[in-house]
Amino acid sequence: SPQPEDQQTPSPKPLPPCPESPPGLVGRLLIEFSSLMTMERVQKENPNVTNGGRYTPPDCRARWKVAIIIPFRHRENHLKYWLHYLHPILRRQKIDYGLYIINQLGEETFNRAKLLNVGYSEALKDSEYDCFIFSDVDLIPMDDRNIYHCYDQPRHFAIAMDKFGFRLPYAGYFGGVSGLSKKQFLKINGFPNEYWGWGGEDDDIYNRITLNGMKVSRPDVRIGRYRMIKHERDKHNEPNPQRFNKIQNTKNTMRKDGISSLSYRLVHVRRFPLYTNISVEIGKPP
Ligand code: UDH
Ligand code: NGS
Repeated sequence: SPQPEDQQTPSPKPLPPCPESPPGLVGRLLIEFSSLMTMERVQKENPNVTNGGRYTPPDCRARWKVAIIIPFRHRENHLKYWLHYLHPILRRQKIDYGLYIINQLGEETFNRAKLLNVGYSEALKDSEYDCFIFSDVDLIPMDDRNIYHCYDQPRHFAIAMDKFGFRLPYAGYFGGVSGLSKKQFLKINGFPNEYWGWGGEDDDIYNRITLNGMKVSRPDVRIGRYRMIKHERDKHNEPNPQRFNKIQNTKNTMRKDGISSLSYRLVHVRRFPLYTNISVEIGKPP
């Protein structure tokens, strides 16, 4: 029979795997951006997110360890809404995650894909992530059945955005919110570093995926719905006139331009209650 000591220190029960469709999901959500949002309010709503924006389901073992990466500059107001809506959704989805805001310092031309590569590298310094979700700061899912983890093939989440009439704008669209396992990401040598300014980098990523023998996985169109927070065009992110030429050349550029050639200067890492801010200098167009 068990000794008294054994009864005082029972070994913790191993957690069951998290369910495919967590029972706490609610389905379609009401998303709006007219109410005033403050960081204090969002922090109060999410007391169980731990410092730096980390969360682990308390009652089950998640299949993926997910780093969520947001490219960022001067979008503080959008970030508050993103945190307000997404932390509770991710919690209901039973995702084991960390949230990384990758902030481009200075006022040189914005470079979304390079920031995403930085996010991949920096998140891996923190923890052994095996899944990476890349989200614009202004995109909020309208249905919590659109589950933020990785899949057998690279995943495109934002397939039915309000601004496109809740449809894909074209078959090869891979913008907005996407997710790749570590293995899928490395297979395509990460993302291009050489798209400065707006446009084309998501099409280049799509090309990398198909050129490497993978295909994009997507949710049902009734579930992959998104609202985008309306805003004016950002400064220093003008449409890149080279983008049409560049996306014709992915096959020739992807082996040399990618995670293998990434270089940047890390300036600071700051842990906030609901996210980790990684501020970097990534240079400027040649
Ligand atoms: N981003 C920033 N700061 C910037 C530029 C981009 O944080 O200055 C990030 C942010 O996460 C954004 C993402 O990069 O969601 C993609 O930015 P984008 O400018 O490529 O895409 P978006 O669709 O805007 O947000 C396109 C111009 C819309 C002009 C509409 C005028 N009515
Ligand atoms: C394509 C862009 C993509 C962009 C998509 C949607 O034309 O980068 O439009 O743009 N590709 C090129 O320019 C080569 S949107 O309507 O969101 O402004 O994501």
